[in-house]
Formats: sequence, C-alpha cells, structure tokens
Amino acid sequence: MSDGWRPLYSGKVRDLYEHPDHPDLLLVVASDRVSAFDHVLEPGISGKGVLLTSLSEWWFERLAAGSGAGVDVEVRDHRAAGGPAVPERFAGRGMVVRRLHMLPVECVVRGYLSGSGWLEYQASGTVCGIPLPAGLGDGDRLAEPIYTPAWKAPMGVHDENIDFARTVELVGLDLAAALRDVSLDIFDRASAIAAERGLILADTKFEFGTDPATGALTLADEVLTSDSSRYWDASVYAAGGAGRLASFDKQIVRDWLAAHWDRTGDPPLLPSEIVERTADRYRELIDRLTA
Ligand code: PZK
Repeated sequence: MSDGWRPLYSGKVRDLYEHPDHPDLLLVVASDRVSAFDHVLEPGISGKGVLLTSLSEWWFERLAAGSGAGVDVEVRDHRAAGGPAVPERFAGRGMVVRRLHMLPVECVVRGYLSGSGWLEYQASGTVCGIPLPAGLGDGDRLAEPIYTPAWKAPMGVHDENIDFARTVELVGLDLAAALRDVSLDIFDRASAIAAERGLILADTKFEFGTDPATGALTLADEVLTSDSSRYWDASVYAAGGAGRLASFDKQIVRDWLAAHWDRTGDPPLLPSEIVERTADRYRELIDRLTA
C-alpha cells in the first residue's frame, strides 16, 4: 500500500502499524477477527472492528471531560491530534495515536466477581491476592471495586495475575500507585455513565503508557470495549436467574464453542446464526451507551 503505514505487530484481533515519516505515531487497527479460548475463529464478525473502534473513541471523549478527577495525576489519552488521517483501507477501524512507552501491567478493575476472578476466588478466597468475604457467588457485586493487575507477559506467554507489590517491582512505587488510583477512578466514572443507561460495567482492563516527551501517564489501547470489558444488562441482572450474566461480548461465541468443540485440533467454523447474534449484541451495547 502506498499510504506508508507498515505492519509492526499483529495481535489476535488488532494490528499495529508504523509510519517512516511519523516515528512518534502508531496506527491501531481493530479487525473483524474474534478470538475465544486462545484461538482466532472463522469467520470474523463483520463490522466488529468498526463497532469496537467507535465504542473506544466514544469512551475516550466521555472520559476526557473529567480526566484525573479525584486523583492527583493528569491522564490524557493517546490519540494523536493533527497527525496523518487514517487511510481509507482502515476507515472506521483505525486510530492514529502517539507512540508511548507502554507499561507492562494490565490494569484490571472488577466491580463484580466473575470470569478469572471468580475462578481464583473459588480456589483460594482471594482475587489477585486480595482476600474477599466468604460465600460470594459468580456475578456477585463486590463491596467496592478492586484493582487486580496482571503482568503483560511477552508474546506467547499467558498474562499472570500479580499483586500490588509485584507492580511496584515492575514500574516503581509512584507509577504503581498512579496506575491503581487512576484505574479505579476511571472505572467509577465509567460505571456511573453505564448505570445511567441501565448497564452494569462488571469489570474492565486498561493499559497505560508514558509519553516519551513529557513522561505523562497516558491511557492507551482500546478503552471499555466489549473485548476488554464485561457489561451486563442491569434489569436482567436484577431479575436474577440463569441468564442474569449474559454479557455484551463474545460470550455467545464462547458458549457455542464450549458445546461444539473438545478443544483439540482447530476450532469449528462458527455458524452464521452465532456470528449474527454476536454482532447484534455488540450493536445493542453501542446503541444503548451512545443513544
Ligand atoms: C501498543 N499495544 C496493544 C497489540 C494492537 C495493539 N499508543 C501506543 N504506543 C505504543 N504502543 C502501543 C500503543 C497503543 N495502543 C498497544 N501494543 C503496543 C496492541 C496488538 C495490536 F493494535
């Protein structure tokens, strides 16, 4: 392609590009690929990249308004102002961003107990070493949101839940404390916005970098998308019952795969009905949040 953007790194569902004329920028592109159980599945979910990019952009705008409220660190997002446009071939799915020094910590915040947190709790009564009261069930609300960081392992190695002391070893005390405080603050603000729309933000994962020019802590990557977060319908949750944790993400894909694949060999092709329902669920989330 002659727009100058060159592939730098491909993740399971997103791709990073760099540009020789803009060494201080990157292009983040969300694909239509969907992954579950550590596999990229076929076919992709048509429109997923556009939906998740607009969701991330929407949250960046909403969160920019009150950046740093409640904490004494100013956090900006990594979107680049006035740089080159996103090329047409990535229209709607690309974001030009400032190139940061990424911190090797995934900043997970959980307001509810589910997923890997629920698994760890059942085994040990803790999540990331934080002891929780006995008797909690899958999907239960926590007394207050907890910060449960993970170490971003190099490619091919699984991320590893870590305690706060380990994040201090990784990034130093000041940054470790800032990551925790800022993550909890953004989670509170986002939860309140979601709640106004009848949505529960159960948990999410943030990634931060530091600006190479100023050192400023900067919110990066995707923000509060259905790939990085678990959202539930508040009225369905309140009604209780088996479906109360139906989430606005690829849970439909996970459930179908779990029932139709023994996890050996390549995963089966997703039926079009599963692809459609997943796409509908993504659209419903974005409609409800941004309406
Ligand atoms: C960066 N990732 C995650 C993995 C993707 C994205 N602003 C930035 N500066 C430097 N590095 C990154 C970012 C951002 N965002 C993000 N890895 C590095 C990732 C795979 C594909 F598109």
